Amino acid sequence: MSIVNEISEALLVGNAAKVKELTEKALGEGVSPKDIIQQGLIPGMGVVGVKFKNNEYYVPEVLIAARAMHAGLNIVKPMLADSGMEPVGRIAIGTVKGDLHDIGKNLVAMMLEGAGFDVNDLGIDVTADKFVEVVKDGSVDVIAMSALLTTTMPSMADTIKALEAAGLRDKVKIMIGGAPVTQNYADEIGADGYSADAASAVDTAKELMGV
Ligand code: B1M
Repeated sequence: MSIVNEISEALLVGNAAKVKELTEKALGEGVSPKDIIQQGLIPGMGVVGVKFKNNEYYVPEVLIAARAMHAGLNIVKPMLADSGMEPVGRIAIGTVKGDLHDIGKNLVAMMLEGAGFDVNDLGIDVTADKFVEVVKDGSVDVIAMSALLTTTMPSMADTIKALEAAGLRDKVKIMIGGAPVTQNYADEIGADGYSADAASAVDTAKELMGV
C-alpha cells in the first residue's frame, strides 16, 4: 500500500498519531504536501462522509476522524503557499445570529476542510453584518449558514437581504442547513443551496463552485 493510502486508512480509523507520523514520513520521502492532501487526507475524509451518510459512522467517529485529518493537515498546511495548490473554494461558515448551537456547524466545517475547501469559521451568533463584511473584503466564494432553532432561521433571510442591500448578493453563493431548515425554506429565502447533513454539504458546496 502506498504511503498516501496508509494516511487515508489511519485517518479513517481516527488514529491521529499515526496520521501525523505517516505525514512526516511521507514528506521525508519527498511526497509533496499537495499529494498528501489530495491523495491521502481528502479521500480519507471522503470515505468518512460516505460512512456518515450511510449511518455506518456517527458524530463521534466523524469528530475523531476529523481530529486525525487535522493532525496531518496542520503539518502540511503551512507548506501549501509554496506548493501552488489552490483550495477548491473559500467558504465562510457560521451559526446565525441568536443561535449558539455549533456541533453540526463544526462538523460541516470539518467535512468542507477535509474536502479541500479553505474554511473561515466565523463561529456562533454571527450577524448579517459580519457575513456582509467577509463578502465585502472579497475573501469568500460561498457563505454557509447553520441554524438549529426555528426562531433563528429568519436570520438567514436577514443575511441574504443585507447582502442584497449592500449590492453584494451576486458576488457570493449561499448555502444553508441545520435540523429545522428545509429545501423549501432555502427556495423561499433565495439561498443557492441546502443540505441535510455534513457529507451532503460538501456535495452542495462543490456544486456551487462548479467542480
Ligand atoms: Co438546543 N435546542 N437549545 N442546545 N439543542 C435543540 C435544537 C432542540 C430541537 C431541542 C428540543 O427542544 N427538542 C430545540 C429547538 C426547537 C426548535 O427551535 N424547533 C432547542 C432549544 C429550544 C434550545 C434552547 C432555546 C433551550 C433553552 O435555553 N430553553 C437553547 C437556545 C440557545 C441558543 O442557541 N440561543 C438551546 C441550547 C442548547 C445547548 C447550549 C444546551 C446545546 C448546544 C451546544 C452546542 O451546540 N455547543 C444544545 C443542544 C446540544 C441541542 C440538541 C440536543 C442537539 C443539537 C446537536 O448538536 N445535534 C438539539 C436537539 C436534537 O437535535 N436532538 C437541541 C447534533 C448535530 C450533529 O446535529 O446540529 O442537526 P445538527 O447538525 C447536522 C445537520 O443539521 C446538518 O449537518 C449536521 C451534521 O450532519 N447541518 C448543516 C447543520 N448545519 C448545517 C449547515 C449546512 C448544511 C448542513 O450548510 C451551511
